[in-house]
Amino acid sequence: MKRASDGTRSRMSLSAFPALKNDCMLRAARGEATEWIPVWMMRQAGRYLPEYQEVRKDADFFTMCRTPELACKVSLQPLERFPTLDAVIIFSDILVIPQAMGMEVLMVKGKGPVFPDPLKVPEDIQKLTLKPDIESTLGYVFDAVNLTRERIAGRVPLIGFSGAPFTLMAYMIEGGGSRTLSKAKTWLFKHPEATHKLLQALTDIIVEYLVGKVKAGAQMLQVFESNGGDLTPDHFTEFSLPYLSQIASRVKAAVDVPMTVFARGANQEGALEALASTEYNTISVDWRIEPSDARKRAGNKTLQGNLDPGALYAAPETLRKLVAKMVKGFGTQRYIANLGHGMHPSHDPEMAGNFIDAVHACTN
Ligand code: 1CP
Repeated sequence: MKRASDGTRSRMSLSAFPALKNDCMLRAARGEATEWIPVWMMRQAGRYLPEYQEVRKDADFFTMCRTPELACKVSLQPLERFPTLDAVIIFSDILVIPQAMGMEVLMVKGKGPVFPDPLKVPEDIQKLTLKPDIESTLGYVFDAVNLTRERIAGRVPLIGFSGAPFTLMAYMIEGGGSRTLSKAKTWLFKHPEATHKLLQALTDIIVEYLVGKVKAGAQMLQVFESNGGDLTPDHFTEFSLPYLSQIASRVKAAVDVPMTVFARGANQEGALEALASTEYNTISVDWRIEPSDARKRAGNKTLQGNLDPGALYAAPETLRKLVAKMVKGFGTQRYIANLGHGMHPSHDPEMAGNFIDAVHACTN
């Protein structure tokens, strides 16, 4: 790998990459016809893979994110193991953005992400870098994207991603994962002005970050609003939707790329319908909605999802039947098969392979 004198990688330009051989997923996202159903899994690069654990045992999680060679290596692991996968997602985390804003985030074994000094009161926003220099704070992600696109060598498209503003804000206030979101909800109910200020600052960063990923080599983007389902319909409309929508419009004004929104659990009255009126190409849904119902509510958008990750604990024959039922509900066109959320650390990799095969066995 070439390195510039300041230690950063000199990136390959987009025109230098080999032509894409399997563009099935990009076509599905754009609403074009596909000969088979494209499939990938959220969290496909991660703890259920022994080869991931092997790399992870010698490296801290965020060191892996910050080291392009390591991030590239684990991003490619699912494709090496399952060559019929239709996409690779770059290995990183949504919490690199709060880090770029100056917050400390640790990955604690058995617990997940922890912020030692979360935001407590609206005045704490002053302590953040609201307009960080994206290249100097997150350029390592662009380096990882660029290297991974090079090493995929045109086999499948590379997906870049970001957390959505409300989900990132919730982590920054809760200081980690939370069941009730009591602290973040206190802000929504008590400090709506400060909340909007923070959400807008996050939106501005996310837009520049996602555009940067595309310029570095990402061929598709996904925005994760993992806490979207925790909001009331009114709060979803006020604190999530406008920012999600802004992200799609502004990124698309800058770069031509298919975009997916995953507002986990956001099946509230009107939420899917509203997402269908944004500029995202694809709406990713979780397992709490019937595929046929999602079709009725999501207009002519491409849909992604939504097998219960728990189904990967079933017998292989049962898994095949569940996949066939899911495909019957979504149909084979304008559809990207995925789980309703990510792979679990306790999943058997063999069942991930069975899931991919079961999807590809469903034909038009
Ligand atoms: O200890 C370890 O090895 C860390 C495990 C791990 C991994 C592999 C974490 C910690 N993050 C990741 C990678 C990751 N995170 C990816 C890229 C890989 C892929 O998808 O194949 C992506 C897209 C994420 C996104 C992410 N991180 C989300 C949004 C998606 C979702 O799951 O809702 C969220 C909420 C996080 C926060 C996070 N990071 C890690 C943990 C344990 C958590 C808490 C949430 C959780 O457990 O799901």
